[in-house]
Amino acid sequence: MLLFFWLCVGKQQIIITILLKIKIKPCILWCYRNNEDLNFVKSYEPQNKNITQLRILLHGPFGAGKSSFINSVDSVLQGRITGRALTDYISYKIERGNEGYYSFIFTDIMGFEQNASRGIHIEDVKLALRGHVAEGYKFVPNSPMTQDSGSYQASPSLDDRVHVLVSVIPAGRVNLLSDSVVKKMREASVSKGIPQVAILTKVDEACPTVNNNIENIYKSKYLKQQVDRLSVILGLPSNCIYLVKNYGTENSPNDDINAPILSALRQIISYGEDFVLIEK
Ligand SMILES: Nc1nc2c(ncn2[C@@H]2O[C@H](COP(=O)(O)OP(=O)(O)OP(=O)(O)O)[C@@H](O)[C@H]2O)c(=O)[nH]1
Ligand SMILES: [Mg+2]
Repeated sequence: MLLFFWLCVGKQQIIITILLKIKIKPCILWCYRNNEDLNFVKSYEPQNKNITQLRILLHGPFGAGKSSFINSVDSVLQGRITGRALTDYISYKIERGNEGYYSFIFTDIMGFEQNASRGIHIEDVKLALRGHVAEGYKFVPNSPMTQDSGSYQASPSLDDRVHVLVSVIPAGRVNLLSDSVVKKMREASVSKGIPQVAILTKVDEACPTVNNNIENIYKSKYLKQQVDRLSVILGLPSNCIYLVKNYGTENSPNDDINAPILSALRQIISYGEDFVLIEK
């Protein structure tokens, strides 16, 4: 009752601090944070009227969990496990019940690989970030798109451009990123001042205690080390790196898995919104 009263009168920060101090079960906090994050995400509309939606580009190594993250966001927002095959350079919208779609879209590209014959070319990523790549284009490893390509958009609008770049990396593979992949990731991130966020996926596979109980996600020393390590490698502040377990074999969404996904999504949207506010 007391908790409800305080939440109603808007003393959120104070109540969170008190709950943390008395070591209240994380699931109660998460449930509360989930609602806040969910409301933020659900009500998001870009303030810059030159864009209809925020464009989020995910990239990362093969099998890193990019498509699973998009499906996980879909599952959280639909309230049921969803799954779609995600391929090519196509934007994925998320349905907002009967009211159309949410105001953010995801695009998913193949990752940088040490072996240039497999991964996407850095120039293709730069073109995609600037909005030059048309929907449906199939990237060719080691052969960047040219201006002669039918899929090259010569004059992209702000709507076509990418507003947030998300690097998706499995938590257990941070130490395995090669120098050449890191170099390309850093090069992509400085492109046109686009904000960058990283998501460390597969936290359940990387850490047995988290596998036993997802509530341990922020207590795991190993995962904290991976965040710090990636922060140094990418030159990205550690508060821009999020730990996530994607939905896989679960039958229905639950608060413990939703919380890190929503928290990451909220920040991704906030960084993107900050960026589009100052862009013309
Ligand atoms: N245990 C676990 N498995 C995951 C997680 N995220 C993704 N996976 C699994 O990892 C595999 C690859 O995931 P995808 O989402 O297809 O990865 P991707 O980055 O889209 O892969 P490509 O499109 O091939 O580059 C799938 O079998 C997923 O079920 C996670 O957080 N935990
Ligand atoms: Mg994929």
